[in-house]
Parts: sequence; C-alpha cells; structure tokens
Amino acid sequence: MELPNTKPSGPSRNESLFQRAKQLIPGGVNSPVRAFKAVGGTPRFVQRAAGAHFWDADGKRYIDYIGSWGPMILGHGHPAVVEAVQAALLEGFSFGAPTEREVELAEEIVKLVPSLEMVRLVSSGTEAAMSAIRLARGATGRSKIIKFEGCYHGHADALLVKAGSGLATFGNPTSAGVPPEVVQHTLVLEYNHIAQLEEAFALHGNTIACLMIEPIAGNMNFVRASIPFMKRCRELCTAHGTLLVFDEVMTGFRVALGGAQSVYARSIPGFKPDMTVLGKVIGGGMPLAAFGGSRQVMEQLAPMGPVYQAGTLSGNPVATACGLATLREIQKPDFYHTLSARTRSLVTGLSAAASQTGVPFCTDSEGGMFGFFLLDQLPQNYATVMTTDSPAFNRFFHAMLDDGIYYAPALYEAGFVSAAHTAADIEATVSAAHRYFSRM
Ligand code: HOZ
Repeated sequence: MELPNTKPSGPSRNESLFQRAKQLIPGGVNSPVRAFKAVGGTPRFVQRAAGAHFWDADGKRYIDYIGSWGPMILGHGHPAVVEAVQAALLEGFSFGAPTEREVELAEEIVKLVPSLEMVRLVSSGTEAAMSAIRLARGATGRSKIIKFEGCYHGHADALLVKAGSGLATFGNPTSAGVPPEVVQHTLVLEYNHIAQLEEAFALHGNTIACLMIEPIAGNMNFVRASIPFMKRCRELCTAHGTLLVFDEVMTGFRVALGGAQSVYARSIPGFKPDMTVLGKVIGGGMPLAAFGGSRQVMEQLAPMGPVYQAGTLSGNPVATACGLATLREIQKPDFYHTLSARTRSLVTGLSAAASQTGVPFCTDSEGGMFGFFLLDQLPQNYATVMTTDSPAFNRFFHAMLDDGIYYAPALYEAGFVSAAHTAADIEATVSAAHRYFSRM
C-alpha cells in the first residue's frame, strides 16, 4: 500500500520516538551520523522502505539517496533478494559451522574481483579493515601503517587517528578511549599529495606493513585519488614491500562490477591492489563484509597461519543468501551502464540547476555513487572539503528533506543511487533543488 507523501497534523512521531530513544540509547541512535547532529533537527525514524523510497514514522515518503549508506544497490525489497532471504531463514538463522553458500559467495567475489585469490567473510566493514591490517602486519612482520586524512576505515582503534605534527611523528587519536600508544604506528598523510607520500616512504619505507586507502573516498563526500597519485602509491608499495590495501567497503560492486580497482586499471595498465576490504553491497543490506588478497598473504590467517581472526556470525547463512542474490542481480547485462547513466543524470541535473541560478556547486560520480559540494571546484583532499560552507549545506539539506528528498545528513558523506531510482525520481530531485537554489 502506498502511504501518502504528506505529514499528518498533530505531534510528530519522529520527534516522540527520538525523545524515547534518547532515554535509552546514547544520542538516540546506534551510529552517530544518524542523529542529525551536524545538520540539526529531528532524525527520521524509518517505518518501511520499497524500491528507491522510504516512509518515516509520520508516514511521509522520501526519495532515498543513502540506501543504508551504500548496500541497497538494487533498491529496497528487491523481489529476488527477498525470496532468497526468506528461503534461507526457513533453513536456519545461524549455525557456527560452514555452509555451501559461503563457498558460493567466495567463488562469486573472487570471480568478480581479479586481484583476489582468497577471501574471508566477516560481519562489518570495521571488522574487515581491522582484520586486514592485522593480516598485513602479520604477513610482513612490520608494524607501521599509512592512512590518509579524510579516509575512514571503520572504528578500529589504530584507525581512529589524525595527522601528527610532521612526517617523523605518527598520528594522534581522534577518539577518547584510544591510547596514544595504540596509534603510534599509524602515519596519516594528505590525500592526493604525491611529494608527501614519497617523503614518508623515504623516511619509513621498509618498516611500513601496509598503505590503506579509499580509492574514491566516500567519507569526505566524494573525492577521487588522482591517477598519478594512485600510480605512485602502487610503485612505492611495490618498491618497499608494503602491501597496498584498497578499502572498497563503499566502492566495491558500487562504482563498477570490479570495484574502484577496475576503474583505476582502465588508466594504469596491470594495476591491482595487494589486498581488498569489502562490505555494504556484498551483503545486500545484511551484516556481511570481507577481506581478501593473494593466496600467499591470505594463508597467513588462522587456522592455516599465525594471524588470528574469528567470528560467531561470520558467513552467516541469511546474510550470505542476501549477498549472493544481490551479486547475481548486478551481473545482469547493462546493470552498471543503466545505473551510471541514472546517477549521471542526477548530478548533471543538479549542476545545471545550480548554474542556472548562480549557486557555486560541483559534483562527481562513478557508477551508483556520487558526491556534491557547494564549492566552485572539486576538492582533492580533506582540508579543502572542510572549507565547504556548512550552514549553507545544512539549509540545503533541510529544504530537500522538507521536499521528501533524503540526502546524507552531513556534508562529508557520499550519496548513492540504486537501480530502483526512476527518471521521475531524478526529475523530482532536480526540480526541488532548482526551486531551492532560485530562492537562495
Ligand atoms: N559509516 C557510515 C558513515 N560513513 C554511517 C553508517 C550508519 O550510520 O549506518
């Protein structure tokens, strides 16, 4: 049944649920960005979702450009996925023992991402990134790691870190509860800064276990690693025996069937990372993630090798059913062609609306992932992303929300288009932006 796209009169259920939630759950949410702290106002409590839309607790409909922060590439409630999940549920929720479906999912992933020879399934992107780092350290016998300012790899202690005072010093924790000693081996560099990268390798080269990077950073909205920068990352890692780890939790199966690494391989012949961290789309909306790499590295993992890693719900039978059904759908002919075209029609429409009304605006997209900035030029690093006028973004966000368009409630998050978004959804979104920009 279609629920009306209007807010009923009377007290808001979203607001009363938020008040109740805040009594029991810190900030009223189970993941901070959901609390709308950056943009202000009341979070929308989701009642149900279908296709490209969800309805909040007040019965209002939204066009959803978050899609559970990336996993819902087919839209909500895709029939083939629902059917696979229902069938799996009837067979049992969790066994803590291997299943055929885990093997099938591993086979699918390894087939689609040529840099992977083996994978281990886990339950979240954080767990996958944390385990990949432990494995990289175990496999190389080195302690130091490189990450980039603005890239987010989940909330493992060693990764909650910002740049120290220089290249000779390592990072500082960005969260209370992370002791400085825990991040003393994490070197934080500026994204897309080749000279700094070279200097870091010249200083620390042969002691660095891995360099972890979001190839298209979706946690500073949408910033691509430039081709020359990525090429240099690959060359320096190879020269120093450092493992290049791609965090493709957001970009994997989202920007292309082979992930962002296949996009870079179009411009850098033979390009591939040594290890890859996956999440979101591979679970199709269920808690499922993975990390993988060459056989030689992956065989260092327990029970074969000395690097310990485990999980009660790893390879969960319902999650793997959901992931497999999703991966099968995205391999259908023209899937990415159509998804990319739809995403491009959104960003070009928004750009045109901004330029017709004289609003500074720039945007980029790849496959079903996009970003936009209220800036004249696409930023190349975190510091420039942060020059965005955040009150202006917040006003835009709320104007869109009022019009039933749900973007991420923070300017440093990417957006996602699904196969369920229609031309009419895109048109409605662009028209709403045009109306707002004209009033600005
Ligand atoms: N990791 C997401 C932000 N980049 C937030 C996930 C959530 O709140 O669901």
